[in-house]
Amino acid sequence: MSDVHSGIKKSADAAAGKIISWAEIEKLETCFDRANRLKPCPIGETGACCRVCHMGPCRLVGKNAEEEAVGVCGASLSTIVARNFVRMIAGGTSAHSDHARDMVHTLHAAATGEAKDFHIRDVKKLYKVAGILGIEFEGRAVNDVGKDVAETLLQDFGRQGGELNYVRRAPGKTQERWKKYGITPRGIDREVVESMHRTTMGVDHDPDHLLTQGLRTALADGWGGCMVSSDITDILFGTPKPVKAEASFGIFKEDEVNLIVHGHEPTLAEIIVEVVSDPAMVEYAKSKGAKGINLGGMCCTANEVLMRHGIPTAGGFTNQELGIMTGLVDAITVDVQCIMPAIAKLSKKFHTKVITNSKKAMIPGAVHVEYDEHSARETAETIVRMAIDNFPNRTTKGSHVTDKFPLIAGFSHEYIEYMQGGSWRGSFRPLNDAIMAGRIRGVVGLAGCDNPRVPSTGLHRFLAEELIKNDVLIVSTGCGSAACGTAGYLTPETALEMAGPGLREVCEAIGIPPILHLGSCVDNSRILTIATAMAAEGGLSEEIGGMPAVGIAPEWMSEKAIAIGCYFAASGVPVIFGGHSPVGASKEVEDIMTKVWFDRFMGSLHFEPDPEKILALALQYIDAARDALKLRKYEPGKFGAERVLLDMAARREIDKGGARPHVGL
Ligand code: SF4
Ligand code: MSK
Repeated sequence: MSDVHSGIKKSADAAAGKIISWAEIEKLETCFDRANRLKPCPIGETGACCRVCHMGPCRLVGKNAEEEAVGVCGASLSTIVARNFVRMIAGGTSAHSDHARDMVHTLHAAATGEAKDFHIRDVKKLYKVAGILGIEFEGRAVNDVGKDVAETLLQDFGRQGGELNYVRRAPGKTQERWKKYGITPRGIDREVVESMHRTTMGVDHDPDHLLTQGLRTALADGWGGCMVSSDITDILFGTPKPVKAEASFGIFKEDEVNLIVHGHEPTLAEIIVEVVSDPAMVEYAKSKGAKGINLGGMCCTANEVLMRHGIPTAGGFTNQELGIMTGLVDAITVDVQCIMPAIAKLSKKFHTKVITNSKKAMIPGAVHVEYDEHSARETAETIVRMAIDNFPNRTTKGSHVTDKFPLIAGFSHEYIEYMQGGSWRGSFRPLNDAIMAGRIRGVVGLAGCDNPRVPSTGLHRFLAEELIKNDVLIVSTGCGSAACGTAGYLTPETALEMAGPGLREVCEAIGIPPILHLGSCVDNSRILTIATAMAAEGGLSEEIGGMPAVGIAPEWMSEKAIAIGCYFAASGVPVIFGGHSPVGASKEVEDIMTKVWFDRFMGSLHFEPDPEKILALALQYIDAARDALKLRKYEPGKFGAERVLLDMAARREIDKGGARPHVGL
């Protein structure tokens, strides 16, 4: 039975809850209903079902669930569990990296003038990347450098031996561990293909050996696909810096054309940002009775345009159907990844047009307007016009909610460095010092999807609140950021209200929120380079492993999250995922991921459904790392000596060439 309050139990977000309740009354189905109806298969859920050949599927259940149980071919439970897990890593790595490949092609086409709508906007970032790749840039034409950067990075996809270019960005000690245990990634495609080969019928049967290849593939994702994607997006569209925006369903406007960009790829969305402010297009919207064109986003395409232009977000993964149910969305254009096919069918009950735009992704029931980087503006204009043309078809049907929250996003590695010392003296010293003094207890990367199998966004909210209360600085990405944004947690005021005393002081001094929105899912790579910079700064660990830092994805659902979790574990970060374990059927595999990986890489991967236990484990890891580094014991409200953090006024002085304030105590 539905009631007006039942939506609140399905999502922790009050605005989402209102729409879910309305949908129940209107008998409109959502992912929350389907999650309720389709209980997870208990065999597949724990990784105990093998379907890699047609002698199976072999389900090791019941009396088969003993450790000695085997499939028809003789594969053990641990082999099957490890194989399934490695295939998830390969799937996730493919998604991020295929996106990265397209970004490289776009940079190349922009640099050669073939894609006339794209240009290199951030020359400083281009030069930074060229420097890392050993490409000469001084005195050369910008586009020539861009072309060389694209061609060099493209080699990383098909590289057959050696190592990925960006491996050299990791701290030396981290690289040594990778070499010692044979997980330095060679080529991105090679690692994915080898993982698929080794997990097919009758190849690799040793769980540890399989999982080692899984880590190598995950590193190809983190230090390959994700990092390449973030860098090229910055080069083409600008490295993010703090920007104000808004989040939740209240971003939709009753009197304007509402167009949503959804998925993961920033390229077409960037051009749509330009097109919606084109005066001729605005006039066209007015001719159809609208006051203007309102662009919003969802999931990670939203994060990309939010980080660089302050385009508002309607939220994360579980909000996509609910957005359509407001009745205010005239068109939603989707590229790749995390798009529920259900939105096409649902849109028929409203006036919303669902427009697929990727060559790689079509949805039955949606309109397809194919994007090509060589004619991007044309595609963008067609889509914007379709949204405008659909505005007069809007009816009053829908659950109009007005809730929205202000937020600040746009925290790139480069900006975080800048905010700690200005253009000339940017560093990670103040952050390291604040951690050493115990003002900041540690850092948590709070990331990953939101999920209809828990009160959606609720685990993110709980952990965000508790961690900052415990003086833990949060860096967030993907739908984790959307969950915090739609809760109103991404403003500096949050620090005043909710953060512990040490973290609050740091946030007030620098003028930042206690939760830093770093961008989309691929931007998790920014956390890797930040951790590397903190290691290089000194005073904490000399490698990524051993830092008082933890990764948490409490509501994950995507294979991409698994690839991300594994590249953090292999890089030296303990990682805790929520939900039931996809390797829960094998204690041997669980032990490899929590104990063996920790011994080898100082990182691990846990699965823990209880959010209280996730919190306790994260703090335990942080405090253990502080102890091992012989840092001051964390005590709320009691800090050791540390350098003075620079406020905005002091930073401006430095940028003007003034003296650096005294930073030692
Ligand atoms: Fe069964 Fe072995 Fe085939 Fe898997 S590979 S389905 S365990 S026979
Ligand atoms: S969109 S991968 S639901 S975070 Fe990057 Fe969100 Fe998870 Fe997709």
